[in-house]
Amino acid sequence: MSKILITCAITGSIHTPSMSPYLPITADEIATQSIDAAEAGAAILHLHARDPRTGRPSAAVEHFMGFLPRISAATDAVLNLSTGGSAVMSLNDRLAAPRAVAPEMCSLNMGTMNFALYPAVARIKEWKHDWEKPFLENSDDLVFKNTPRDIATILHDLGQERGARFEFECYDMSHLTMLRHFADRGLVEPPFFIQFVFGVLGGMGPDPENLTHMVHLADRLFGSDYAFSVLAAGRHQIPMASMAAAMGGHVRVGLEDNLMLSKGVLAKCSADQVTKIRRIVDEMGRIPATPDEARAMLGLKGAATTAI
Ligand code: KMH
Ligand code: ZN
Repeated sequence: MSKILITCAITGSIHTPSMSPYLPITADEIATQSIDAAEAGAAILHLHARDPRTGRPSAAVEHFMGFLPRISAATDAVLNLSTGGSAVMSLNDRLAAPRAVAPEMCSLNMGTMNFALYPAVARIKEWKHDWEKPFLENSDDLVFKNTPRDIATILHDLGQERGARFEFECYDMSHLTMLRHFADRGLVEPPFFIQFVFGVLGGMGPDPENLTHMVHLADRLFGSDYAFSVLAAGRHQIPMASMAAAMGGHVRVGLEDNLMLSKGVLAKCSADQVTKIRRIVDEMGRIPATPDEARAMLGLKGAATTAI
């Protein structure tokens, strides 16, 4: 089996500050948690920004530039910028930082879907900020828009024009068909790095059968032209990542996807989840890839050509 790629997603746009005091919000917090995650063994850092005053997901270039140079000065980890941003943002807002920064890697969500966060409302006793409750509640009528035109725009602006490669986030079978479609149109070349996403309300559930099915389908569609990684939301994070590792796949952890370290214990930082999955994959004989090995495996352009 090839070396294992550990991606760590540091803060995301799903969790809100009232859910955990450890969710990184400020540039300092995002930079520190990113550097610690890289030191713990993450070769790829998946990054979103937040407004430091409110903790709200932000698309502002200045918020990204508050932490990107600090992370790149301290570690050679691959910096992967989200193009999903938050489902409440317009596509142009979501792309502001990736367009400005021309990163080596970007996320790319492969279909339009529901992205429902409202069940979390009942679990929060005390709210830190006014925006959080309506933000979560209104997700019962929220469309995470990733139309073929949106996907083509991202492939063109970030991939063809700026040389980024992608973490193709696939929440359902249909998203693999969509990736095949864009490969057939010649908008993207292999090897494809496919992130199977489990446990988002609106996407596929966190069942082992779903993972094996996605792998069979991807084998049929892409043959040996792809590698897969797994992220699963909440308590399914480590079990599903472990299953991916056992199948020869790659893993993603981090507070974007799960705030806990174990049952009833909040993770104090993403690095603790990296250390945990590292321990598990180590027992399987899987060796974590270094950032430069990740670059070679994924065909990345290198950190020197970004505007960070
Ligand atoms: N939070 C993940 C379920 C993106 O940044 O493009 C989805 C995600 C989307 O990572
Ligand atoms: Zn993300």
